[in-house]
Amino acid sequence: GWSREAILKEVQTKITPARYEHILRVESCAIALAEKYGADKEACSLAAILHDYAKDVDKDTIKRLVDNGDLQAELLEYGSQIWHGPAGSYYAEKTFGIVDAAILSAISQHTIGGREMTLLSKILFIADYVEEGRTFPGVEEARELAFEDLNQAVIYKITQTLIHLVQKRVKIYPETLFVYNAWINK
Ligand code: DGI
Ligand code: FE
Ligand code: FE
Ligand code: FE
Repeated sequence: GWSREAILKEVQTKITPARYEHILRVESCAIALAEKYGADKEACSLAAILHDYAKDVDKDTIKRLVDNGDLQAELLEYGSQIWHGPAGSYYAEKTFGIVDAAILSAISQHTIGGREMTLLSKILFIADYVEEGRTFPGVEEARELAFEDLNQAVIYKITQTLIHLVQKRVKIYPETLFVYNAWINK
């Protein structure tokens, strides 16, 4: 299999230097959350260093994956912000040989969350949101929540992100709304 160092070397060729620094901060945060909540630290590390691997994949490449039946066609209507999670999960399996379903679904769900999420998926979702480089208004509250109550942190990210998207008047991916509905009643 691939070592952490070999994965990082390959990831570095596909993403910008700023994003590379981001994935390392997500990894640190995910490991801290794994210690707090008793998750598998190695799995958190792998999911974190691969989560944005497909961030800069172009639309033609995504179209080919859709044509091959590896990704849903609906993703094409929403741009890389939405497809890089599912595409990242695809490459985690195909390129890096990861078969752990929890790691693959955590990568796939990291942008919009999921109606059902494993502990690993919640940790990656929140580590991506509160890593030390994030500076948006409300990040301090999100960081505190992350280490107090992981489920409340998930609800906080889902609601704040949706508010932010509506304020920017961007299209909401339908699954984003299903995820919101599932969590708001939990
Ligand atoms: O990849 P990162 O920048 O580290 O973080 P991310 O994968 O969480 O963020 C990707 C962006 O996707 C974020 O700015 C919010 C945006 N996003 C989340 N849900 C939706 C969305 N964008 C649209 N258009 N629709 C959504 O439903
Ligand atoms: Fe991302
Ligand atoms: Fe990220
Ligand atoms: Fe801080």
